[in-house]
Amino acid sequence: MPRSALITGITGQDGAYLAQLLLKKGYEVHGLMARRGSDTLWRLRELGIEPDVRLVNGDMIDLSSLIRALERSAAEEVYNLAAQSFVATSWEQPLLTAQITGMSVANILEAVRQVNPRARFYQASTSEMFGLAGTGRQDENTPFHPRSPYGVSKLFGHWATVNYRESFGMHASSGILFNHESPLRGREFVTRKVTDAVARIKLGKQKALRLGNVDAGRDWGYAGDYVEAMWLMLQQTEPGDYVVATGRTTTVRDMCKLAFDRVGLNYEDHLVIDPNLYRPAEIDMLRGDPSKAKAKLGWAPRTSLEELIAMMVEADLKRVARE
Ligand code: GDR
Repeated sequence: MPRSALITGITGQDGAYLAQLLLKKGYEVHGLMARRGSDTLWRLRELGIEPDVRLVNGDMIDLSSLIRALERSAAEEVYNLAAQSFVATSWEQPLLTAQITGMSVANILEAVRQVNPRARFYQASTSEMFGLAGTGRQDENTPFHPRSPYGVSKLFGHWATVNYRESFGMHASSGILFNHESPLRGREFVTRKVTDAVARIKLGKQKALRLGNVDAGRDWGYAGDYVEAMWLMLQQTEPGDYVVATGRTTTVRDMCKLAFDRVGLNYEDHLVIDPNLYRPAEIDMLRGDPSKAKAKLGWAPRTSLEELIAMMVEADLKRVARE
């Protein structure tokens, strides 16, 4: 019998890569899918796995639908990737973010506890929880100080996961992932916004790129590498919390330079700073220390930022040329 997994957030970047990984490993992959007006399956199509994923209707804020999804899928591994995940939007819709990114973690944990408390559970936590607290490198013992309604909501989800582990002995793990990108990233996030603009500017379809705070530093890795860490966490005898990062920080400005350099353009000729894109509170610098993941999971990032940006620029050049 193949092992069965349920992924919430199956239509997102990480959901698509994780589904691909689990399918390769022989899992029966179920994906929770909320009904939305627009086409949300393009990522699964791009990876060529749309026919292989079993979609289950359900919504993270509807506990009854989560219970049904767990019963129907008979999932032994549950990966909770669903969220309102765009930090900037969380200031515009803080309550929705709290519901979807925070409270719904309690919903899914409760559903797992009721349907199959022996199922293994993964919570998608984030470096946004460190926020201001980070000086130097952040690891599993760094104190949290989130800077956005998104970060605050994720912190609730993180502690809820830890609490269900401690209260009920559930195999619940929290992956504290630093920024991770890919050609499947949404265009609202800065790396993809940049690589999409680079392709458009190169192909004469756009002139300028408007960005906010380009002095912010982030620890960027490749989503395809990071989903392996998620899977590894659920294969351990004991559950736990793990920082997943590269340990290298690059500013938005330098990432921009990398992307423009790739097509032989000078970013300074196109970059326009737009103060409207500044956030009400910013995280200036993040740098993770993935030593625990390396030691316990045997995980290490394989893709450099240069390779990642090259991959994204190539993909966007092809997409923009096809339009
Ligand atoms: P982040 O990612 O907020 O770190 O969260 P994002 O790519 O949105 O921002 C990174 C940094 O770039 C600065 N920035 C801009 N960002 C966007 N999106 N658009 C701009 O025009 C722009 N100009 C400058 C931002 O201010 C910020 O400092 C991501 C998300 O995927 C979260 O869901 C996840 O939890 C964390 O990464 C880890």
